[in-house]
Amino acid sequence: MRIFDFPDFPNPLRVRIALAEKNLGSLIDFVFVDLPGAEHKQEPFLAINPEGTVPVLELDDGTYISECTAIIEYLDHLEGKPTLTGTTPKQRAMIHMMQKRAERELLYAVGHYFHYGTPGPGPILMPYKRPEWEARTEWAGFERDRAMEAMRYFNDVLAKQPFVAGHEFSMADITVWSGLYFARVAKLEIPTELTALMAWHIEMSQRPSVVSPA
Ligand SMILES: N[C@@H](CCC(=O)N[C@@H](CS)C(=O)NCC(=O)O)C(=O)O
Repeated sequence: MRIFDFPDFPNPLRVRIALAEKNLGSLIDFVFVDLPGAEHKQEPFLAINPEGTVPVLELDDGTYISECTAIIEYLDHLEGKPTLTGTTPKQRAMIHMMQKRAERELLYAVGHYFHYGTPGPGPILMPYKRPEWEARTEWAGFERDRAMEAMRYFNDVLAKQPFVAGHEFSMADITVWSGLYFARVAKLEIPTELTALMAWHIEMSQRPSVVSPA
């Protein structure tokens, strides 16, 4: 299998943490995609993912899978022992619900702020930004506020339970971690009064898959 990505960017990191959790890194060849050079916004990359984003997993039969959730779901089930996406119907539903909240309210909100409220990844990608957003950069401020609100939400969640979707580590924790990782890049720090989120963040930062992603 191959994964097209750009190391250390937040979405590729989600999959690399999942690979380390599953100890599957040795099955993967990584293909570097030049994001700052806009390689992902042109053919031939667009043929494998029309969204023009990384990561993309290529199976040995030539199937391309994009979307971190889909890739992680695939990897989690590869050996028939899912540990990141739940086993019971309730666990699976809770994990998907919480990871979706983390993705939309934290990770993507930070991403919008980063791309439209800061210089972002550089000038070559400017032509690929949404023109209506450039005209209304105050939207970036709304996205920043949304991300900070999401931090408060996850702080409340983690005050009541050890992990984002309940009592076990899951794909939802990986999404929150990547959201906070991206937030730091965008210079949005966790407010110190969010003690439950801070404690969870410290614990996560010591997790082997986070210390050494694939
Ligand atoms: N929905 C996608 C989002 C992937 C994504 O936005 N990846 C970023 C890298 S962290 C990217 O490729 N950004 C390039 C761009 O938007 O120009 C997923 O879950 O995989």
